[in-house]
Amino acid sequence: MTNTFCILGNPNVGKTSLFNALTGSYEYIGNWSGVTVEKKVGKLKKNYGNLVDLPGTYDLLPISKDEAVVTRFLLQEDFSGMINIVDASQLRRNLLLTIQLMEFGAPMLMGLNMVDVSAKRGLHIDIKLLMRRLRIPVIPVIARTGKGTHEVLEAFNDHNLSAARMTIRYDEQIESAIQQLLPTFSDLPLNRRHHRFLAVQYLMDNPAVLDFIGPSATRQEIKDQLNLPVKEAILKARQQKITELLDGVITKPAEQKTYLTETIDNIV
Ligand code: GDP
Ligand code: K
Ligand code: MG
Repeated sequence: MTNTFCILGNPNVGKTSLFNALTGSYEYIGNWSGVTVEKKVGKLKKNYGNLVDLPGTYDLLPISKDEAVVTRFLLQEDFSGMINIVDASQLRRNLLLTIQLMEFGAPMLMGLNMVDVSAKRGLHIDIKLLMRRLRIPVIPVIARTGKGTHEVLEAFNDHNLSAARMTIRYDEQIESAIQQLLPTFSDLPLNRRHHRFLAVQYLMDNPAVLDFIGPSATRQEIKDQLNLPVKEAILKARQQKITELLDGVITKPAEQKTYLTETIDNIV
């Protein structure tokens, strides 16, 4: 069987650049079903398998049909692992998607892209600390020039790439709802290790998850019993997690220098 990997990340973080650097030729080019986004599957160099380029999104909760492709892919396609490509100069914003992907619980590595940009801005990123916190491989990359792509390719070929483990503790009421929801997923064609992800995304009203699991009066009742703003509470817990994960990871240049850099960025 051919190993299939996928590239996920926010828009404009270098997914396509990395895809091009990692693949030699196309296996397939077409459209994702139901949307006009191009579906590209490339052959990884060294015959390491196939690579799927997915539409960029800031959140798994889709704001367009195009973005729903990402959750549908996670739930319905057979894949060996994923690379989450993030913009090193926008780490905090990028991690909102990262932690949701980690909650899914598939083999995963992070491509820390645009390290040339973050270096130019004087940001120092403690990659070892970030890796210890995330417990997945974090590989610095400059997708535009191909730097780090060899390491990514070899990481795909590492058969010990293990599933991401990330449990965010939500509000007590939400945790209790999750526990009640889990048994309602037992008949679905999806490994049990992804069921907590389903419960959280169901509580967020992710339409791709609703389509996948189908309607259920029991689940609706569990959701209706919650008397707190669910989405806000989940988002707050995620933001707190991101703050914990990044604590001490990024060192910014002195305030004045930051100010000057930002001013220059705004001018050019
Ligand atoms: P996608 O939207 O995630 O597929 O991102 P693209 O691969 O289309 O890249 C978006 C833009 O960022 C393009 O102009 C790329 O040339 C540029 N880019 C990609 N990777 C890097 C990088 O590592 N460093 C820099 N400076 N630019 C990059
Ligand atoms: K783009
Ligand atoms: Mg792209």
